[in-house]
Parts: sequence; structure tokens; C-alpha cells
Amino acid sequence: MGKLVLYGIEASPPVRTVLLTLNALDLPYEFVAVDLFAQGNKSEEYLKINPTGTVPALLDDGQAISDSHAISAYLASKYGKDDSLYPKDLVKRSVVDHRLYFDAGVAFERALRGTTKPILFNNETNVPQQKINNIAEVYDIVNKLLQNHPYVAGDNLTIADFSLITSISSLQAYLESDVAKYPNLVAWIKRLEQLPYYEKANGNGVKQLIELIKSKNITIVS
Ligand SMILES: N[C@@H](CCC(=O)N[C@@H](CS)C(=O)NCC(=O)O)C(=O)O
Repeated sequence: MGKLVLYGIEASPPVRTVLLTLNALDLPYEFVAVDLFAQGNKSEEYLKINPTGTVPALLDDGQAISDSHAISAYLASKYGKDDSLYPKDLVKRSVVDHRLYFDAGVAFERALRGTTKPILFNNETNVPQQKINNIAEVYDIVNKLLQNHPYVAGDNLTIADFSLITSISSLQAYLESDVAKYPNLVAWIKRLEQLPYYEKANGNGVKQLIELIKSKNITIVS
């Protein structure tokens, strides 16, 4: 097995997705901190590993892989004892991929990063109501995905759950998911919180990110 080095910061949701995958697969790894506030992700050295300058990035025996969704799919495919986290069956895989792309484009990028980046990096304190509506829309969609199944892509835990839980647990900083409105979503969050590695891989980082966001004293404006 190769030597795995994960670059990132624990507060970052996509970094936590990879931490969940690494822990689920029981893989040893080295963690290298990249300080986003000191532009560590824009250094020449880091851009050689991930040209988009975002965290996470992974080195597997020197081979660079970027984007949490791609990294998780790679790790599960290469090191999974079976294919349950990322199915080989093409139809089942397409369902997992759908949820991964939904996270990449909508839950993480539009709802979470679209709201958080101006607050943490541009000192913005006003959050337009429209952004909160985007978050509610994500909760509504994921609640629907969970209507007949315990996990977002069906009856088994997959890497799609890891991607969406890191975004959705972080989005609670702006909008707490109401059990009356989103019962399946809230039950799923509780289900994932039971994973033995949850606190270590996601819980700690979520707390750090939510505390950081709350320290900025944001106001929701219509
Ligand atoms: N789709 C990417 C998103 C990665 C991403 O946007 N990471 C953020 C931290 S949460 C980042 O590196 N931001 C720094 C920047 O944009 O300069 C993934 O899943 O890995």
C-alpha cells in the first residue's frame, strides 16, 4: 500500500470528507496542514500538487489527486475491501455520482462556500436571505433523497454520505435543520453521528468551522 499524505485544514468540509473516507477504510495517513488564511494553498509548492489551489489534495506514493469527491472515489476504489462505499455496478455508481456532483456543485459550492467565503475571506457580515433559501433548498432535496432509504444513495453507506454530511453539518451554522420540516434529514445526520470515527473525522472540524462563522457576528438581510 502506498504512503498517503493528506493536505488540508480540519475546518474545511471537503477535507473532512476525505478524513471520513480514510477512517472508514481504516487507512493510515499523514496530515499536512495548509493555512488558507496565510495563502498556503496558493504557494508554488502547493499549486504543483493541486493547480486549483484548494484543499484537500492527496499524495498517494507521490501521485497527486485533488477534489474531495475524486479523492474519495479513488481511495474507495483502490483500497476498499469490497465495493460498498463506491459500487462497481454502473447503475448503482451513477446514483452515488449523482449525489457527489450535487454536493460538489450545489450543497458545498453554491450553498456553503457561496455563503462562507465572503464572510471568512472578504469580511462580509451581511448574509442575503436568498443564500439561506439556497440552504433550505439543499435540506429539502436531501430530505427527499432519504425518503425511502437510510442513506443518500440507497440502503448502504457510501462516499456520497461522507460528502453531503460534511456540507450539511457545516450549513447548520446558518440554518438549523428543523426535524418537523426535514425528518429524514435529521434522522440521517443522527445515523452518521453514530459512526465510530465520526467525531474524529467530522465532528471536531464542524465545531471549529461553526465557531469561526459565529465569531463573525453575521446578520441575515432581505
Ligand atoms: N470541489 C472541491 C472544493 C474544495 C474547496 O473549495 N476548498 C476550500 C476550503 S473548504 C478552499 O480550498 N478554499 C480556498 C480558496 O478557495 O482559495 C473539493 O471537493 O475538494
